[in-house]
Amino acid sequence: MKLYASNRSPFVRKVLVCAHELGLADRIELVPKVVSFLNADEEVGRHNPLGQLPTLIRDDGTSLYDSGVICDFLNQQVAGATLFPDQPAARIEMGQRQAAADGLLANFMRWYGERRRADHPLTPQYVAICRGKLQRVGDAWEAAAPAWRGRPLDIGFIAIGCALAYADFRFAAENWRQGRPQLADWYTELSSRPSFLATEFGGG
Ligand SMILES: N[C@@H](CCC(=O)N[C@@H](CS)C(=O)NCC(=O)O)C(=O)O
Repeated sequence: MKLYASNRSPFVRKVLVCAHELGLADRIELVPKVVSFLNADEEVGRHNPLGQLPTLIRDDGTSLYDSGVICDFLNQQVAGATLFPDQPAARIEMGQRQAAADGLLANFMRWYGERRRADHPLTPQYVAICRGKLQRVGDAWEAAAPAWRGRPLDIGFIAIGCALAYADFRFAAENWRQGRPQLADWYTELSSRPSFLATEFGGG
């Protein structure tokens, strides 16, 4: 399998954490790419009409996206794997956590993209909207975190871990740990797993 990837992408990191957890990391050849909303990559676009990372090329040449679908596919490659629970209520609850994490990451992508634009300044109103989403999601996770302790790892928890890691990587000044001790403790434990340590963000 080949994965169009960037070591700065939190969505790619979700896939790589899953691959490490499932023992599949050495079956995935990484193809480094730099893409952004304003700078498409023609090769990635041939395999994914959205032109986004991550995009997986399976051994039969067919492609898969987005990160959640790729993770589901990887989970299916390993007999007995449980990153996507089968039980319907557990799957919905897990999906809700993944959706919140992916939504927060999409918010970070917009925020970071706007922050880097040279042609116009980031308005206080824009920052307030982005920051509000971070604060509300962070508060919801702080309330939920005590019940997460000791739960089996799944894609929802991996996605939350990648979102918090990205907050540290690109938005350290937002200090998401402030006032959220339960979430901070939970994340410290999660992020010390070998799968997270092996997939640290890199580059600028
Ligand atoms: N929903 C997608 C989001 C992927 C995404 O936003 N990837 C970013 C890189 S972190 C990207 O490719 N941005 C370029 C673009 O949106 O055109 C997923 O879960 O994979």
